[in-house]
Amino acid sequence: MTAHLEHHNSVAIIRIDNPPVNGIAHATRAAIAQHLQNALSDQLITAIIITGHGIAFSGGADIKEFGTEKTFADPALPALLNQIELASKPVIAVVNGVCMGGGLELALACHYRVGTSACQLALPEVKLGILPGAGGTQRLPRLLRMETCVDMITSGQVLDSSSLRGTPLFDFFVDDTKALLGSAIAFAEKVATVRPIPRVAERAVIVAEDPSLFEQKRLELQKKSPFLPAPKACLKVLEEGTQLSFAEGLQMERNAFQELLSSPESKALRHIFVAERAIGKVAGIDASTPTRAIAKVAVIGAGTMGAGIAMNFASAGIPVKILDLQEESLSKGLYRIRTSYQSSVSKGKLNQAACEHALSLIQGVQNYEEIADADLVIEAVFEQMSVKEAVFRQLDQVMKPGAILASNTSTLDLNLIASFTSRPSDVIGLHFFSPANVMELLEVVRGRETSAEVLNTALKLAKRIKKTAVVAGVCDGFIGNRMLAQYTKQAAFLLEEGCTPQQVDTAIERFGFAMGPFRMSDLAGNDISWAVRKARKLSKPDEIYSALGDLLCEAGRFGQKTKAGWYDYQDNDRTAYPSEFVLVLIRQHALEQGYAQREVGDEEIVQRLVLALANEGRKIVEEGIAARASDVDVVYLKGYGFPKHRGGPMFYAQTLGWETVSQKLREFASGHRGETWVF
Ligand code: T1G
Repeated sequence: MTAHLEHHNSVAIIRIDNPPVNGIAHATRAAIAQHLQNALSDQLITAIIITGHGIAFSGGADIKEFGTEKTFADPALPALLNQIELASKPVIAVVNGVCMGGGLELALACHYRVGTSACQLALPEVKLGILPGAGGTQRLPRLLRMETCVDMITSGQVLDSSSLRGTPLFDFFVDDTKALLGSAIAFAEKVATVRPIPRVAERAVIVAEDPSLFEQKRLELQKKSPFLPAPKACLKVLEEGTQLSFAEGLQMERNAFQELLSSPESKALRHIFVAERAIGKVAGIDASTPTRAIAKVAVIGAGTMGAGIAMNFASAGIPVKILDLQEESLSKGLYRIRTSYQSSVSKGKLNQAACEHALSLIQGVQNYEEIADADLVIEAVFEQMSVKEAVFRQLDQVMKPGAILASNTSTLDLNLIASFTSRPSDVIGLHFFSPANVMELLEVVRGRETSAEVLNTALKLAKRIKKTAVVAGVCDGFIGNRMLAQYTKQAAFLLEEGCTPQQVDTAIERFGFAMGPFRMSDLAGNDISWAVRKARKLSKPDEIYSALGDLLCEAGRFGQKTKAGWYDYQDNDRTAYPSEFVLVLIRQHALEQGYAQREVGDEEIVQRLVLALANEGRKIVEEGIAARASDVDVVYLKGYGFPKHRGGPMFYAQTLGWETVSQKLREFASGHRGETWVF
C-alpha cells in the first residue's frame, strides 16, 4: 500500500509498491508525496526516478477505493501530479511494466519518460464509465497525435510500449529490459543539470491532422455506444482542451470526471470490473490445487456446437480430434470449421498462417480408439439423456485413466451423466454458448463428485481458450438458461395480457438489450425452445407456461429460417415485420382462455422481464448453484447480452433495492398468471 525511497548516488528512486498492480491508493499517494518532498529537500539529490515494484509500473488509481472518501483524500492524484510537474529537480518515470490510467497520467506529469518493450500502456478509464481524471486528456495530446489520443481515450485500447517508441512520449528507450533501471539512472544523471526542466504542460496541444476528426468520432460513438456517456465525454474533453489553457483544461477535465464517477453507468461498469475478477474465487480451489496437463483434446459430435468447441482449442494451439460416427456429419462439421476460419481471414480477423495452423491441429476420426489418449474429451451430442448415456458408457471404456470427461449439456443432470461412468470425479460440465467459437461465456458445471483437480484444470483451460468461466452447480438450466426460461415465460404472458411482440421487444431494447425476446427467438429458431418445452413437459407436467409458442410452431412459424415466426420476414432481409397473423393468433388465444386484455406500459414490461431474471438469480445463489450474485451478473452479461451499462440483473435489482423488488414481485403475483411468481 506504499512506495519506497532508495538512493543511487545523486539519484533518488521512488518505487511504487502496492501489489498486485501498484494501484495508486491513498496511502500510496501519501508515500510518493513524502518521498518526493524528501528528495527535493535533499541537497545530495540531483534527479528523481519514479518506477514500479514488480510487474507493473502502476495499473492506475486504486479502483477498490472508488466510492470511498479515500478517492479524493489529500494528496488527491491531480495535486500529487502537479507537485511532480512543478518539482525543482528533474523527475524521470521509468516505465517497467503495466502503465495504465492514473499510472500513465503520473508518468505524463514527470519531466522525462524512459521505456522498454512489452509494457502495456492505456488510459482505460472509459471502460469504467469515467475518463482520465488526472490530466491524461490534457497532457497526452501534448505528446502524441490527436488521432492516437482520441482512439486511446475513447476506447481504452491497450498499446504496447514498443509501438510508442520514437514518439515524444518516451525520451529514452531501453531494449534490454534487464538493464532498464541501470540505463535509466545513467539517463537521469545525464539530464540532472539540464535547464529549463521540460514540462509537458508547457508544450502546445498537437492539433488533429483531419479537421473533421471530432465530428466523425462523435457520430461513430453515438452509434457504437448510445447508452454510455463516458466515450462521448472523453471526446468532448479532448476537443474542448484544444481551445483552453492547460489549467482551464485540467479543471474542465476534473469536473467531467467527477460527474461521470457518480453516474449509474460508471457504477455498473465498476461493478462488472470487480465481478469479472471475483468469478475466479472458487470454493475449494486455491494456489495449491493441482491441475492436469491438457495437451490433447477430443470432441464427440461434429454438429454446430462440436465444431465450434473444437475451434476454441485449435485456435489456442491445442491439437483436437473430432469424432462423429456419421461420415456425412463429420465431413459437414470439418467443412463448417474450414469455412468459418476462412471467413475470419477474409474479414481480416485472422491471418492465413494462423488459419492454416489451426486447421492443421484439427483431425476428424470415426472410432473411439483414436481418441483414447486425449487428456480431455468433450461430448457435444444430441441433448437427450439416453444419447449422453451411450456416449459416456463408451468413453468410460475407452479413455485413458486420468482423462477428463466433459459434457456440453445445456440443461441435463450432470450427476446422472457422471453416474454412467466408473470415474465420476473426472466428469465435469463445460457448457459452451452458440456460436461456441465466438461466445465468451463458459459455464463450468461442478458435479457432486467432480474433483477439485478436475475443476481447477477446467478453469485454467478456460483462460487458455480465452473464455470467461463461471462455475455452476447442477440444476435444470444451470445459471443462464434457468433464468432465461423465466424471462421468456414472462414475455409470452405479456402477450396474453394485451402486448404485441414488437411492443415487448421495443421496450426491452430501449432498456439496452440488443434484441428483445421475440426477435431473438425468431433468430435462434422457435422450434428449439419448442423441443425444450416438449421435453420439459415430460419431466415437469405441472409447469405453467404460455401455449402461444407452441401454437406458433404448430403453424410452422419457426422464425427467420421459415420467413415467419413472431414476425414476418422477406427474402434476403432480416428485418422483423409485425405479423397480422400473429396478432390474430394472440388475440384469439387470449379470448379462448378468457384472459383480460389491458394496456401494459413499457416500464412494467421491463420490470416483469428483468425482475424475473433477478428473482431466479437470487434463488440460484440461495441454492448454491452460483457462488455469488455478481457471478450471476457475469453469466447474463457475457452469455445473454444483458446491457453492461446496467451492471447485470442482480446489480439492477440491488440498485433498485431488494425490498422494492419484493414489493413489485408481490404486485406481479397478484396479476396475470400470478401463480408463476415464486419468490
Ligand atoms: N486498482 C485496484 N486493483 C486493481 C486495479 C486497479 N486499478 N487493476 C487491477 N487490479 C486488481 C484486480 O482487481 C485483481 O485483484 C488483480 O489486480 C489482478 O487483476 C484518475 C481514476 C492492470 C491490465 O482501469 O486492466 O486510474 O481479484 O486479473 O489480467 O484517471 O487488471 O486478484 O483481488 O485484471 O494481469 C484505471 C484496470 C483506473 C486498469 C492487469 N486503470 N486493470 O491485468 O490481472 S481508474 C484501469 C486492468 C484511474 C485516473 C483514474 C488489469 C491489468 P484480485 P487482473 P491482469
